[in-house]
Amino acid sequence: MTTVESSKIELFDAIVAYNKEKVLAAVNKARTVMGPQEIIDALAAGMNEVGVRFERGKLFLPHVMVAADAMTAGVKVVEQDLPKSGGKEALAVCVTGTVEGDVHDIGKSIVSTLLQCAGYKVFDLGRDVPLRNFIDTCKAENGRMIGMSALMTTTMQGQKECIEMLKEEGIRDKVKVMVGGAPATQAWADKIGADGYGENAGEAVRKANELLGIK
Ligand code: B12
Repeated sequence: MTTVESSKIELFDAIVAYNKEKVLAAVNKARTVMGPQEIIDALAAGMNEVGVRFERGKLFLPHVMVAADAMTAGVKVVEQDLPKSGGKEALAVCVTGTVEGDVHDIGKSIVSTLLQCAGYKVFDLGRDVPLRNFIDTCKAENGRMIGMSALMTTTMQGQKECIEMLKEEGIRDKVKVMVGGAPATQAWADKIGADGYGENAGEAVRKANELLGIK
């Protein structure tokens, strides 16, 4: 087995074991053989497994919370290895956040970081964001894109509502809307009239470039 493969397994296992020390040790080891994006993907795969075990009643909420904290700490370490946009003029302004009622922010934060690294100016509004704030920030900061995250089937309705609010404000044609989060799909994006969907953070950046005509 290659070191990359064994590192991926270590990262995955450390998250599933909801053990922050193990996660940080695995991350630091992995940094010597893998790129930051690959490390984040391996940690995210572990978080998905945590979700599966939570659903099956094999793990409980406190375990998920500790695993999430460990994942956040691991991502923070690898963020320093991501390429910086290098002080160039921003490609465009993007407003990101997790919709109201939803506190899941790990994936959204990764998306914001990668957009920033790709050269966007990102206003990350955080989690549990009132829908109005996406629109107000977009108007105030001349935002060209809104990226909304939702991790629950209940809160993903907020993505739809925000698009309706943009129409009511008369600015729907000025702002591209991208949606994401585990329950979102391309079919969902099409159904609610979003411009794009990204399955992961790398895809979010590619989609943003495509929608804004950035090569
Ligand atoms: C970690 C976690 C938590 C943590 C969150 C910590 C944090 N700071 O985020 C805590 C413990 C707080 C938590 C709480 C709850 N959780 Co929770 N949680 C999860 C878990 C296990 C992992 C989520 C995660 O971080 N994944 C890793 C990241 C990297 O992946 P990601 O978020 O999907 O993001 C990637 C892509 O989706 C995409 N992406 C994300 N956002 C965006 C945005 C854009 C614009 C684009 C283009 C792309 C994009 O790119 C990201 C990076 O690649 C999921 C299970 C799962 N499989 O999703 C359940 C899950 C989402 N939770 C669930 C539930 C039920 C809850 C609670 C209600 C539990 C409770 N009883 O209290 C509460 C919700 C409270 C609230 N009001 O929000 C359910 C939701 C079920 C549903 N009906 O939809 C899930 C699916 C678990 C399950 N299988 O039952 N949770």
